[in-house]
Amino acid sequence: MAGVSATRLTFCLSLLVLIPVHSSSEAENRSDTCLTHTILPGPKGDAGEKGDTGEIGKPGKEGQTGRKGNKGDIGGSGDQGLLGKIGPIGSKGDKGNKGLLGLPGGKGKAGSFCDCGRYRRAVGQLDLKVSQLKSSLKFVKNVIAGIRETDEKFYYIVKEERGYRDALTQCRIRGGTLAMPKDAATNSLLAEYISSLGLLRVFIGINDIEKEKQFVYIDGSPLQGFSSWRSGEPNDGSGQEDCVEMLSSGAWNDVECNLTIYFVCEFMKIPK
Ligand SMILES: [Ca+2]
Ligand SMILES: [Ca+2]
Repeated sequence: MAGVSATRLTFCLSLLVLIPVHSSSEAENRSDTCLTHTILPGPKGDAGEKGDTGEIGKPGKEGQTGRKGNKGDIGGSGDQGLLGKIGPIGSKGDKGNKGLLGLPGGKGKAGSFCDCGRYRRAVGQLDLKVSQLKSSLKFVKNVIAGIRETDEKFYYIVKEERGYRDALTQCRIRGGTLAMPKDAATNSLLAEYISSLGLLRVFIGINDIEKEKQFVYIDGSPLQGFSSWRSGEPNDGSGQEDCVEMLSSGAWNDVECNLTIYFVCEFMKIPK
């Protein structure tokens, strides 16, 4: 021991006990019972026997994160999952084919007395009549009544012999006026209308009553780049021909206004 290399030891005779003395004053105080000698350390002894295996050391510090390992093998199949939620209602399916004809029903019981068959027949006949009326409406309109129409107007020949002014009044009573053909298509329509009824002439809404040789429509508008005068007309033949008729050919002719003949009215269609 390095700390004992020059140690003073005090031998206490009475007790024969080695007591270490830490200072000289303390050693002198004990000189009555103990002897003090200075001793030197002996030579180094032989190596001792090998000690027992030590206790397990403390765990070392945590090392650095290792490198990422290789991808592992595919795992085994998992257990079957739980039943999923019910999905939304699907769209309606297509109509199926018609089924087979069913078996005939049993014979019914005898009915009470009722002349129902007669009414059923009457209803059936009425349905038929309605259908016939509908189908014949167009016929009535176009053939019997003789109405003609364009996109904007209806035309109707009134089979009443009237003078020009009276004819105009009759058209106005019906909600229209004397017809005013202002283009070739309308003129042709009226010509066909006249001839289809087997007529020769009708009054139309043109005159030069206000000013001789200056023909205007009944609404006061002048002829607008279209006319259909027969050759040699208007001639004011009698000196009093101030009104106009249309012949079945579609040609116009000025005639006396007091002539009484059929006439053609026009009616505006109600805007859709
Ligand atoms: Ca005239
Ligand atoms: Ca004439």
